[in-house]
Amino acid sequence: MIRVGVVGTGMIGQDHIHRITNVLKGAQVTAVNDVDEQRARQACAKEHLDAEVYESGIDLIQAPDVDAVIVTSWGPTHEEFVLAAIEADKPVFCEKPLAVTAEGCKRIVEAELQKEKQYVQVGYMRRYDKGYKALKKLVDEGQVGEPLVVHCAHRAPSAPNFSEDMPLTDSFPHEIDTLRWLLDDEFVSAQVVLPRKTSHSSIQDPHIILLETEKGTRIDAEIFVNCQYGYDIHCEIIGEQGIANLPEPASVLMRKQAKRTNEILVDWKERFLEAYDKEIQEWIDSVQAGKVTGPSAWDGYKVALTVEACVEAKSSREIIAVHKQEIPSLYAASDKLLKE
Ligand code: NAD
Ligand code: ISE
Repeated sequence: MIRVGVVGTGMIGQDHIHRITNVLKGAQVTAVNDVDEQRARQACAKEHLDAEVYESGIDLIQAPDVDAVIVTSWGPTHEEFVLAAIEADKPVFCEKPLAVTAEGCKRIVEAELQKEKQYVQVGYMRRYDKGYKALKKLVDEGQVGEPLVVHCAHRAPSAPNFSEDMPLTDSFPHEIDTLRWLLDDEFVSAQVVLPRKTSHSSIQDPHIILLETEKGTRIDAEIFVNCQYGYDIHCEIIGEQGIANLPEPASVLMRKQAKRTNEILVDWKERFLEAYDKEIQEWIDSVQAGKVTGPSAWDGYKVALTVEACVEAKSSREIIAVHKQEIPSLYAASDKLLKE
């Protein structure tokens, strides 16, 4: 049994504690920490967990009876906790973002390179969604031919606590990671187009992001975090031979009062429920096997570089180059394995 310590027992920390305790196999949460100690205690009580509540995340990470760490605290704290886990030679699952700046992600990459070992998995759960996996399989098999254009939409009903750039820094990273993985390609430039603003928010919303890849594929992504009507994710790949769409979540088609209707989900937790379970189960299995898999620190770094290009593109209204970086051999090897 892997003894897991969780740093940050807010919304998604509690979700991961719940799935480890009640749904998944091979691990138990034995230690928790939150700056709000009361919240950490409540998170344990909710799951009837007899875990130790630590006063500091660093003490939890260094504790000899913690085998592996989950970081689900506030984004700006991730870098410190992930670096401490690497220093303590412990596998670490870090919710997105890996760090809030590309520089911070690079420091984590450098820490792994120094140890010549990967410790980090980043919480890009869409790679575990069965719809996205089916789409990737089809693209990898060449069934629609080479991808030429991709249309994406990421819509959420409301995001009352979002500050101005959070649609780019908090929501869009999921598309950035998924598209690199789906297309097996890297971004070279980003442009952000600002449409008319919704009256349902004080921030700019929606955004349209245009990305170009090394192979020349063009992507347009609409990020609309106050769309009102539901949580709705789309991805359509236009290839040389055909078009492939991300499947819609299963929902009953109802005919009633002269209308045909399908329910639309309203919550990301529900939309990606199975994907989160698979993601954390595979992390537990990889910890047991002694080899971390899944989205790596390198992937987290590449996402951060693209996010920074998007934020600059938004403020400058220019097309901004995404910094090109050679993949270090430590990551190239595991990247190849993941694709096989
Ligand atoms: P939240 O605000 O509900 O929880 C964050 C918790 O971290 C809070 O309880 C807070 O007290 C705690 N915290 C802050 N600083 C801390 C510190 N120094 N040490 C210990 N605890 C600290 O937020 P959330 O929605 O649970 O998000 C947490 C992270 O997960 C964010 O980075 C977010 O982007 C990510 N997230 C990912 C997904 C996904 O789909 N993969 C979904 C939601 C959130
Ligand atoms: C949130 O932080 C997430 O990570 C969700 O998965 C995402 O869909 C949502 O838009 C983000 O705000």
